[in-house]
Amino acid sequence: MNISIKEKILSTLINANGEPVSGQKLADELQISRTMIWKHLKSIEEDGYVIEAIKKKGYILRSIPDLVTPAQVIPKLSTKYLGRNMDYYTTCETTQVIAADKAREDAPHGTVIIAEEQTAGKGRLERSWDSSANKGIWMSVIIRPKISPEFAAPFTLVSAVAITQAIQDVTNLAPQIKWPNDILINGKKVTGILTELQAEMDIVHSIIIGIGVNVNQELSTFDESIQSIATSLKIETGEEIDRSLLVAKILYYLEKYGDLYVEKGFQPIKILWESHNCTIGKRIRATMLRETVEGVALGITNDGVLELKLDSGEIRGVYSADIHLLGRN
Ligand code: BT5
Repeated sequence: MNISIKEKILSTLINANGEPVSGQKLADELQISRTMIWKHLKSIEEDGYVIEAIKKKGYILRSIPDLVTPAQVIPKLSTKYLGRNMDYYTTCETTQVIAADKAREDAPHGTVIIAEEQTAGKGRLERSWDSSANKGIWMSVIIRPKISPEFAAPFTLVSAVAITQAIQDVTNLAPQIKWPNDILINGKKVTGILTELQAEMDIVHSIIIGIGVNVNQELSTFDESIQSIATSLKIETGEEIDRSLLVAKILYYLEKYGDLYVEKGFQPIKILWESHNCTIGKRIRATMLRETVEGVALGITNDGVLELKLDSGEIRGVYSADIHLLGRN
């Protein structure tokens, strides 16, 4: 597990639930001096935590800033492996490229790269992803399932189901999945997923699932260009949402459904996906790399491919596209 001494001190303070933690006990447990403990506590305070020192008793954590540090996320995790190795950045260009590098360097199955802010967040096809500081969940998850590359693409749909369920648990909202990688609330995008693959012809080395969730933004936080199409959980609920809890829930469902998919195939996920989707039965326009087609979305296959009935009556399998919902059929 990749936890620094500072994070261990912080976890101890958080887990003490408002009870004082003795400085001497911390020093003994971590086998460092009282002075070093004090220096780490100062550094924790600089991150926005409020710590009160009580004579002869110890340190009490009085308030916690809303951050997605390992110290805040890991105590809330109920996973076996997802997020147990976590790399945290206050700011970075994109977690996706860091994750790709770490995946090539043998980062363990389940490693999570998470940042408070991305300065060059990526969407699909080199589009940009608006990732303002301390307001969203910007993370890339490295998994190494033992599958061949043709089974990798449905992980986008597996992730969409996991995130939808996690948002539902934490907020009581009922988000809808727009095939393949968008999650919408009241027709506006709250989440985007970017799935990338490192593989040889026969075997997957790693799948990197990039997850962007708009959590505590106001409308004005978004770049003007996306204000009419984007939303956040705070805009939809009127309440600040605990981001670290939502991270932990997403990782819980992603591990559960990812394992289910690898063991049992797409069928059980498909049922869950269908119950949350807002694409099937709608008339849609699908923009692919080489052509744009319109038709009625009939359903998804057992491989996660979207089946579209064109006006000519032809049924077309769509593997990857941007979907515009036209709303009638
Ligand atoms: C996506 O692409 O939806 C994938 C987004 C993945 C973001 C995560 S964050 C963690 C990880 N690190 C990264 O750098 N990326 C991943 P796409 O389907 O191509 O949608 C991109 C389009 O969504 C843009 O062209 C905008 O129109 C819109 N958009 C950009 N930022 C948005 C936001 N924060 N909320 C809603 N819509 C946004």
